This record gives sequence, structure tokens and C-alpha cells, in this order.
Amino acid sequence: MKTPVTVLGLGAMGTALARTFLAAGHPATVWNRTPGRSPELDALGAVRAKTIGDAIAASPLLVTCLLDDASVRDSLGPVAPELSGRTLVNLTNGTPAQARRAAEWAAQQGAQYLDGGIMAVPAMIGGPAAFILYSGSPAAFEQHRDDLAVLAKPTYVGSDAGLAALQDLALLSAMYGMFGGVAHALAMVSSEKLSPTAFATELLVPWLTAMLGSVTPMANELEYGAAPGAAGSNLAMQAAAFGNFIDASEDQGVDPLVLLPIQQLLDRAVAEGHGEEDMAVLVRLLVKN
Ligand code: FVH
Repeated sequence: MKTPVTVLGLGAMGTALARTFLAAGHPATVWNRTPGRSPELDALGAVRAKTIGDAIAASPLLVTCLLDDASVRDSLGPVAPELSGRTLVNLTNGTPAQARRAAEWAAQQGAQYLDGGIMAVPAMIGGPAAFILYSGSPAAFEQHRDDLAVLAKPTYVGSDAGLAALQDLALLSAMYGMFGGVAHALAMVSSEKLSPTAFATELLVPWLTAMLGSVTPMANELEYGAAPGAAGSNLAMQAAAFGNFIDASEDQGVDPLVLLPIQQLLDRAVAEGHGEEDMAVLVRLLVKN
């Protein structure tokens, strides 16, 4: 028999997780703060626990997917003794510090703990492009790797429980930076009588795809130092051009809000003597200690 699993939280993501466990043949018990959410799970065979205590008692493997760290603490705090002997996999978005505190707290309750960062939207769960970062108890990960694999490719990143959250937030930061730039680009195009769809498909997506080729060399440079003659696009040149981005935005009636921090960073790099270097320097300027 497949491992029985309890899913705590039936928001958009918790519902997708429960549905996917059920589809893979796992007996699944579900609980949500507001009862009756996601009724479609009943027809798929989910057992709806009346209390969170009943939900925890039903399975050795517990998956939480709630709004935030406070909602996890609010929900699990009153039933902490019930966690003993179980594995808690927390897929709620949080910080590394929150994950480390949760791991310590779970250990005090006698539970194994894995923290997870879901790199997918709900529709991707159970599909080939989804992956989930896990950190925390190596024994728990080995024990439940196959169970967790039905949700998304499980990627274990270390026994320090904070490492999944750290890399989850790093990945999401890159994504939001990209979407911020995309929002600005589409606003610029929309300020004229141009088709945003044609711009996106014919120009923007190919451009971003080509620029992705710079990401690994930038990371390499950070780790191993600049390759001789590598700086083909120096920062002084980029800072000089960046004023045009801001001026053109203003001329078009587009708020340059998302560009201003980048301009600030480029100007700082040049002022601190890095004008002849390239983008990898920006990483060093961002790190505070
Ligand atoms: N959906 C997504 O695209 C992203 C993908 C990556 C991972 N995130 C994180 O997953 C967590 C849950 O996200 P969600 O999409 O399921 O969120 P909602 O649909 O808004 O559901 C929220 C659930 O949390 C429950 N809840 C809220 N506050 C409390 C509380 N104080 N005590 C107990 N439960 C609480 C809420 O219950 P209810 O409002 O129905 O009673 C929902 O079950 C999240 O960390 C994302 O960042 C999703």
C-alpha cells in the first residue's frame, strides 16, 4: 500500500497536492481551517478530517501548505504533541530563519522535519516541469523520496533546513525581477499603438531566451573570477545608456519605478571604480557582509 498522507491546507496549492497524491494512489486525509473547501476532493477519495488532530493522527506523512509561517504555527501549535513519530513536510513559503526554527520545534515534538520550496504553480503539480526543493532531515527525505516524487521532481539541497527556503526565495527573486522588467517592457509597447502579443512572441521571448545564456557565465565569474577579455559590455557603457531608459519611460508616460534600483546600482558600481567590469560585479555590491 502507498504511504498514507495528510495534507493540511486546501488553498489552490494544497488542493493540487492532495489531488495529485490521490491520483497516484495514496490514501489522503485532508484538513483546512475553513471546512468544506475544495469539495471536488471528496469524489476523488479524500478523507476529510473534522479536526487538525484527527488529520495528524491519520497519517505518518504530513504535508502542510498554508499561507505563511504564522498560519503553520497557529495551526500546529495547539496539537504539537500529536506530531511525535511523524514526518512533517512543510511546503509553505517562508524564510530560512523560519524553516530553521520550524525544524528545531518539530524535533522538540519528536517529529522528523523537511522544509520545501515548491517551484511550480498549482497546474504544474504532478507534471514534468515542476520541482520541489527540500532541506532538513536526510533520513526523512530518503524515507519519503518516492512519496514526494509524485508531486514534482524532489531536489534535496541539504540537512540545514533553511537551504530550501533560501534557494526558493532566490529563484523567485529572479522570476520577479524578470516579470518586473517584462511589465515595464509591455507598458512601453502599450504606450504606442503596437501589439503587445506580437512584441512578446516575436521579440521579447527570443531576447530573454538569448540573454539567459549570460546567467551561468555571470555565476562562473563570481565563483572563479573574470575570464581574460570577458567584459564585452562594461558597466560604464551600460550606466551611460540607462539614462535613456528612464527618459524614454517618462516621455512615454510610463512609470520607471522598476528600473530605478537598477540605475542606482549601475551608477554606484561606476562611482566605486568598476566601470570597466561587467554585471557580475553587481552581485558583490549587493552582498552586505
Ligand atoms: N499558488 C502558487 O502559485 C504558489 C506556488 C509556490 C508555492 N506557493 C506557496 O504555497 C502556499 C499556499 O499557497 P496557495 O496558493 O495554496 O494559497 P491560498 O490559495 O491563498 O490558500 C491559503 C491556505 O492557507 C490557509 N490559511 C491562511 N491563513 C491561515 C491561518 N491563520 N490558519 C490556518 N490556515 C490558514 C487557508 O485556509 P482558509 O482561508 O481556506 O481557511 C488556505 O488553506 C503559500 O505559502 C504560497 O506562498 C503557492
